[in-house]
Amino acid sequence: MKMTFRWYGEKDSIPLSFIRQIPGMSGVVTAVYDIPVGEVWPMDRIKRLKSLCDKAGLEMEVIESVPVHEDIKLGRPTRDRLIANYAETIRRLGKVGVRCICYNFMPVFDWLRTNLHTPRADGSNALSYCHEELMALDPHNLHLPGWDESYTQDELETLLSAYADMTHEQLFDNLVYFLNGIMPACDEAGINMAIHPDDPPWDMFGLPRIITGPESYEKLFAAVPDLHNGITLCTGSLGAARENDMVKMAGTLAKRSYFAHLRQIGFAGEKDFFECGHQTAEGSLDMYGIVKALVENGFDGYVRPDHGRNIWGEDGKPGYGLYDRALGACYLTGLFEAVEKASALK
Ligand code: DNO
Repeated sequence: MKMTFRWYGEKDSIPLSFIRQIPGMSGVVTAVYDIPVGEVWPMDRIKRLKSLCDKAGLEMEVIESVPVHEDIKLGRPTRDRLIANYAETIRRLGKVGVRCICYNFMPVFDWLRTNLHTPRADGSNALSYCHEELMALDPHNLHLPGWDESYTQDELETLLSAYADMTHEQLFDNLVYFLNGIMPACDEAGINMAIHPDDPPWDMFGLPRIITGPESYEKLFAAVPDLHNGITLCTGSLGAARENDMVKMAGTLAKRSYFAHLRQIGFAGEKDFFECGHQTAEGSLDMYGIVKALVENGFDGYVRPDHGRNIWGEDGKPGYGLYDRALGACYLTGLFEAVEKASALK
């Protein structure tokens, strides 16, 4: 296991030198952020990031994310050129020692929350999701908290209508087409792809979502057995669906999980949840059980603490402040040490 920390590049308010001081931190998870989706990442930008990490004494073995262009998800004719570009970015990242790329295949939106500052009893605040509130939103006039409004309303309309008739099967076939297109570059570069689950793991605004539970992964590995086709086990995303038994899934998926986002959530209703401290007692997911299942089933990937609360007066990027994620990292490192040592004694 290697403990890592997400770093939003030079614009991040958290300097690499602070991240380096978190005990047990091996490296950062980062990306080149300002290149339009679909274009090849310039080598000089990749090298610049890498040298900043080197200077700070941190590894740069995980990229989150190389985003997938909507035309690929839609299966449009332009996808072959875009997939070739993606493959070239993979090859370039391999040259500087990147080993794992986290990406998602969610149409239009990435993660969704309805509140970014829900007050908690201890005086902190955190992200939360209320299904009824989300359902009440009009997708054609959206102002979602935390969603970087990278589309104009017109672009959003066009995209939403392009997806109007898309079935889950078609979207899945487009994912398989994409993966088959990039697997040769992954083999060449020695990079594992790690698909992030849909967050939350259910359809949104009539858009299909396909990485939501155990069956999604069975289908995915059956369709693309190449071992470079792996996953990001995001406990907070998958765990929001009550039918997903996270301890069981951690065990079954351990070997194919090249990256794990170990995030805690607490259920607040059938499809409502709040984010909280990483510790088991803080929420609804058995973090100890998850780590134990991972270790005992051969997990050998990267881990990062995920969304933290705002604590100690910090007002960080939603989910990505320093303090609570640093606490989460230390807690998780402790769990891994204990479980790994106990399991070595068996
Ligand atoms: C949210 C993150 C996601 C994740 C992407 C991966 O905090 O976990 O935005 O980075 O879905 O492509």
